[in-house]
Amino acid sequence: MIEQFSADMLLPYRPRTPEAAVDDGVDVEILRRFVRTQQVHWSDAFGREGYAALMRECVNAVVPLRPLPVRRVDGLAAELDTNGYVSLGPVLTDRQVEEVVAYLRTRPCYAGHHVFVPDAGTPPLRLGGEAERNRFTSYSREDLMLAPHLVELATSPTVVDLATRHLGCLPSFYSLNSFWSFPGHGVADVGQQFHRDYDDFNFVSLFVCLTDVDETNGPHAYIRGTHRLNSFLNLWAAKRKNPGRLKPETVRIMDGTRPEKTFANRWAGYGIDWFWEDLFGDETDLIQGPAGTGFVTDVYGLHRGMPLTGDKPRLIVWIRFGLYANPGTESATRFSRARLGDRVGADPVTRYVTRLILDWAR
Ligand SMILES: O=C(O)CCC(=O)C(=O)O
Ligand SMILES: [Fe+2]
Repeated sequence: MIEQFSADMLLPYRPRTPEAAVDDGVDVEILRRFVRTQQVHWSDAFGREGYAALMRECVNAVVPLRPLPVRRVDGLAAELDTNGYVSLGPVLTDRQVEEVVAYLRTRPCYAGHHVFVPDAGTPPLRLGGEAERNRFTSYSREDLMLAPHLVELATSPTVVDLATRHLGCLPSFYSLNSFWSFPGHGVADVGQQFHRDYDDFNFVSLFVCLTDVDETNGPHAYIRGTHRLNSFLNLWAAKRKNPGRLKPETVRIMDGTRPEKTFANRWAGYGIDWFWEDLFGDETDLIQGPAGTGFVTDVYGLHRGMPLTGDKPRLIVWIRFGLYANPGTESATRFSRARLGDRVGADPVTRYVTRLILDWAR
């Protein structure tokens, strides 16, 4: 099936100018042709990397902007590629963190860890009692666009270059989210259980801690090497051959499971933390640090935000990049670029990278 599709299918399309690729909806064309002709599905663990390669080829064929020479992120990209995540250290200064948090504290938040459709349905909540009654509350995208420093970070050379290197083509910035996790809400739920995210065939997330994060208020747990089918299968095979101290129940489940099945359905993660903890305890890293700490992950790898055990809340931001207008794209209404003034550069690369989130005509 997959052989029937190639970048050539898109080559009749030629943007009038480099910038026109942005306005012509090139990615919509890629999505339409590719996903429809191939009937590709997010749970196809074997197909996924091939689909990503083809989409990358398409983006490079139809977007007349080549990836930048991005050698300065080589080390970071290599670590991201091998482990599935890389720590960046501080990406915002203390002062910048204070400014973002001070701004967000003036804004309403909404129940749930992601306001996909801002303001729809759920009432606005204030911090200081109301919001904390929820496990998570999140901010509207409009408020996040207007928050200081976040858009600048999303379009900063290091971040865009790293995403470019990981994807092999210019990335598409498709999601900006920030949410509080509050203590006192019992056992793990949603993103606090090991899972994979399925936004795209290849995608990365920059996470930034806006509060200090230690072992008590939600370090990000990532299982190294689970972001690629091959490295996951190798890890699985090694454990199966050499079960060591694994629980008998873990071994029994492995004996009755095809490992590639663990990429789909309930085996996507959710609900079997004990299994992943037992199987991959040695491969699990906890990422934490002072407010301002950033890390980039391939969110397809198994990960979770650890449930809060102390009494401190956690505020985190994510900024995500993928291959095209993927199903995770928050593009119901694009944010008017003019409202950002000169906070984002107007160069062709930035225009392309931000086109799903920013309306460059307004
Ligand atoms: O809270 C975290 O550290 C991770 C959240 C997450 O993985 C998600 O919401 O998909
Ligand atoms: Fe996730």
